[in-house]
Amino acid sequence: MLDLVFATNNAHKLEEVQAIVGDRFRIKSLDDIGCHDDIPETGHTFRDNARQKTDYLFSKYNVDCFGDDSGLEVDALNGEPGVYSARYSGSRDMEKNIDLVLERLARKEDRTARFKTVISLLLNGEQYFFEGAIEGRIIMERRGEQGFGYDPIFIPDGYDKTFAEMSAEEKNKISHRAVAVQQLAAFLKEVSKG
Ligand code: ITT
Repeated sequence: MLDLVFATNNAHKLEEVQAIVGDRFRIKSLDDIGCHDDIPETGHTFRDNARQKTDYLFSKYNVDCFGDDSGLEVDALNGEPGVYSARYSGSRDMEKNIDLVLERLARKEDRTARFKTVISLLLNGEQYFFEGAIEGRIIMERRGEQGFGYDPIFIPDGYDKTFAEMSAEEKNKISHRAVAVQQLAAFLKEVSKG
């Protein structure tokens, strides 16, 4: 079975992706390869940042790997927090990050938003990208305890529950990450046939 290192320090992402791919390929964590670095993320797009994560691992460890960069884009905030989602308030404190989004949206009518993710895959030194997005809206206050990040304030279109009110299984069927990871898995299946 194919081994791929997932270039993430976010344990929630690792759990989600492992649940989505099942046993179709084996995911190794950064810990598994002894990488404890703070991988640089200095790009201005999800794609640049995703690529930076895998370039870093490939140049230092020479491993097949993938990484995602993702975030929340809020229309009334001109696409913010976007690539700054993890540190929107200036720190990784998600309470503060969510508060800031709610505060900046307080007097706005339009609450439409989407989660986006771009996965970069480096396989045998070749670069591939996979993308996923899910449209929805930001509610007035937090609801739910599941998931991570901005999940408690995001309701996907066609639902009346936030991502944080969904089971992992439910979120993993429809999320931005699920869409991108399904494409990654389908691609790897094709590649492993040849
Ligand atoms: P790595 O870079 O180590 O993978 P990270 O948490 O820094 O982990 P990102 O740079 O991709 O990840 O930042 C994405 C941020 O966007 C993340 O910290 C969350 O706050 C938010 N986010 C991403 N996916 C999300 C999801 O499925 N649900 C809720 N929030 C999400």
